[in-house]
Amino acid sequence: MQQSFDLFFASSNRHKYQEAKKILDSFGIKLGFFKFDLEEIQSNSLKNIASKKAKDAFSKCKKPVIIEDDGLFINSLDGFPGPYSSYVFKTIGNTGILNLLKNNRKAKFVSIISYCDKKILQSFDAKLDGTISHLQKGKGWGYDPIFIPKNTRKTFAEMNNKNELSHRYKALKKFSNWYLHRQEYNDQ
Ligand code: ITT
Repeated sequence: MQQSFDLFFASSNRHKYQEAKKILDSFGIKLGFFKFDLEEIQSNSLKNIASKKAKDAFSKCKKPVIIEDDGLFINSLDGFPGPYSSYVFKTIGNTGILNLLKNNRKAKFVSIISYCDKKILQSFDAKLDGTISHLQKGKGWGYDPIFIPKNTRKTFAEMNNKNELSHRYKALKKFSNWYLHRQEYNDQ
């Protein structure tokens, strides 16, 4: 039986989709997966990258779509890897990041969710402060084994409630609030 979806999540990264699907399910929105290698422009602004990705995704998917652009910003590295997080993970990885850090381990995860359909392009952002651990802990994808959210002691990879507090959760909550009430917003 074919499932019907409210909108699609365009990404090359299945982990991001799986988390987004769970989160949006909890807000009553059914999210399909449009697996796609989105072209990423070189820019210091996650928002510019996200808007471009969303337009690109809609032109391919032809259905209401969201994309997500994330970045891990490390204070002592002046915000590196930031917009280059995907490339840096694939190259130096978590071991490389840990080798670069000394005492100041403050960092933040940023998520931008961009929605695009025939008429609308709208973005929602959120951040989550935290620190980078001294060692990799737990089994998780991406930077999960090294990111410890503020006011917790565990890395994302060690938690069982990541989807209730992550940067992704916060941005998708803002998005859902708008998406579920967009007719009212449009009428204002
Ligand atoms: P897209 O096809 O959707 O662009 P991507 O993997 O390239 O997938 P991003 O550029 O948005 O995604 O994300 C940059 C990287 O940040 C990503 O590849 C992961 O390594 C990492 N990342 C993002 N969110 C994460 C999370 O919740 N936990 C761990 N790592 C995360």
